[in-house]
Amino acid sequence: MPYLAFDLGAESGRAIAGTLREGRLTLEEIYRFPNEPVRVPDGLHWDVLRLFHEMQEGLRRAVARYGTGLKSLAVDTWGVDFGLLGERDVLLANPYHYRDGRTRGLMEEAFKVVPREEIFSHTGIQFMPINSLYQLLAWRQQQPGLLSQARTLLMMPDLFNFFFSGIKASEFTIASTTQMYNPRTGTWATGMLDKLGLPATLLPAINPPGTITGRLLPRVARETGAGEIVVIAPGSHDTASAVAAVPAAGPDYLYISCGTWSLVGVEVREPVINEQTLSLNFTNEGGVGGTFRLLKNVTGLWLVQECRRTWERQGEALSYGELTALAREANPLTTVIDPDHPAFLNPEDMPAAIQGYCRETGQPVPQTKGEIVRCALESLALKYRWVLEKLEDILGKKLEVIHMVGGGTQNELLCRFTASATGRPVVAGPVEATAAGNLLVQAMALEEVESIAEAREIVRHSFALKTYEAVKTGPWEEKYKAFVKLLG
Ligand code: LFR
Repeated sequence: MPYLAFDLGAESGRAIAGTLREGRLTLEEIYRFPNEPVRVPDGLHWDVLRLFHEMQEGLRRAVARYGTGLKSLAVDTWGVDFGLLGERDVLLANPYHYRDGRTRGLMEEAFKVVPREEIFSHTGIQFMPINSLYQLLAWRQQQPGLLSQARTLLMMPDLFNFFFSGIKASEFTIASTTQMYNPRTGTWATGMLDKLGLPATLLPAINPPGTITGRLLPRVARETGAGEIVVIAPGSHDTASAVAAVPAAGPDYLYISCGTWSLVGVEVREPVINEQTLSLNFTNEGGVGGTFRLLKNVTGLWLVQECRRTWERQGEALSYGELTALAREANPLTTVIDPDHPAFLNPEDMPAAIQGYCRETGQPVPQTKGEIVRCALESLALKYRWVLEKLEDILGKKLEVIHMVGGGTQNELLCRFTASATGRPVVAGPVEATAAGNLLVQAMALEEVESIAEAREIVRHSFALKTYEAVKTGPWEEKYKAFVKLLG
C-alpha cells in the first residue's frame, strides 16, 4: 500500500506515490502542477489556495489510482515562507514569496538591535534577507495592523498540513529555516524575538520529523474520496527530505541538493556554531534522524531558469535540454560569476545581469545563450568547490565523494563540471531524492523503516545512480584561482 508525498518546489508541485516492497521503493508521479507566483501591487505572493486546490486534485487522482489503500500523506516545500492566521484561523494574506523585495535592508536594521554574532549564536543560521526572521520584521514595519491580528504563524508545509488535517503545528526541519529557532535549546529563540519586538506567541509547538500529526479532515476526505489516511510531517523542508535520501554508505561525503537552489554541505550530529561558520556565513539547518545540515545555500539553477524565462519573454522559448546543448558547444572557462552576488537574487533580466557583472569585473562579456548558460554552470561548479574546501577545513577531514541529488542532476554538464572543478568523483541521483526522502520518513513514522541508514540503503537499491569520474585539469585550476579572487 502506497504513501503519498506532496513535494512543492519554486516552479512546480507534484503528488508522488511511493510503494515499498522487499527493500525497494518505487515511485509513481500521480500529478504535477505549476507553481506560479503572482505579483500584485503590494508584492510577490504564492497562490496558496490554488496550490492547495491542486494538492487535493492530486489526492483525488491518487485515490482513483489506488482506491482507499493509501496509507498516509506528507507535504514538503521550500523553506522560510509562511502564512499568518488570524481569528477563527482566517488566512490574513497570501503568503509572500521570499524573492519579494520588501525585506531589503532589514537584516541591517535587525543588527542594530541584536548584533549579527548574537543572532548567529542563538540560531546557527546563515544570513539571507529571505529568512523568515526578516520577513516577520517586514510585517511589523510595513503592516503592523494586520500583524497585530495574527494568532498563528505557520510555515508553508505546516500551513498545508493544517489545511489537510486541521492541526496547527510546526515541524523541526522547516522551523529551523526561519532563523527564529534555537537548535541548542530546541525551542523558538524567544529571547531574541522579544528584543526585536517580534511576537513569539504566534509560533506553534514544534514536532520532530516523522510525526503523525493527525487525520485528514472529514470534509477533505469526503471531497477527495480518500479514506482514513493519516497526515504525517516528514522532513517538511524539501532539503531535509532530499538529504535524507542521499544514497551514501560511508560518512565522508559532500552532498549537493540541486534544484532552483544548490544546497552544498555535510550532515553533522550537532550544529557547528562558531566564528568560522559565522564569518563564512554557513548554516545549520535541522535534519532528519537527529542530524543537522551544515551547509551553504548557493544560488543554483535559478540562474538558468531565469535566463530561460527572460528569453521566453523575448519570444525565444528554449527547453533546458536545448540550452544545455548550446552551453556544451560554447567555449570553456571564459568568464565566471559569483552565483551568490545580490545582483542575481531577483533581477528582471537575468542574462543582462550576468553580462553586467562580467563587464563590471573586467571579464569578457558572454554574448550568446550558450556562452551565458555555460558561464552560469561553470561558476556553480566553482562555487561548489569553494564550499567543499571550506567545509573540509572546518571538519579537518577530506570529503572523498560528492553526492548530487535532485532534479538538477539531470543536467549532465553540471555534474561533469562539478567533478572537474572539485577533483572528486560525483555520484549523481536520485533525481527524485526529495520525494523519496519524504516517502521514506512516512515509512519511518509508520514503523516500516527503522532508521535513516536503512532508508538510505533502500535508496541505493531503488534508483539508478551515475558516477562521473574525478578529472582535475589545469584550466579548471587556473579558473578556480581567478574565481576565488573574484569572491574577494
Ligand atoms: C530549496 C530551499 C532551500 C531554501 C530555499 C528558500 O528548495 O528550500 O533549502 O533555502 O529553498 O526557501
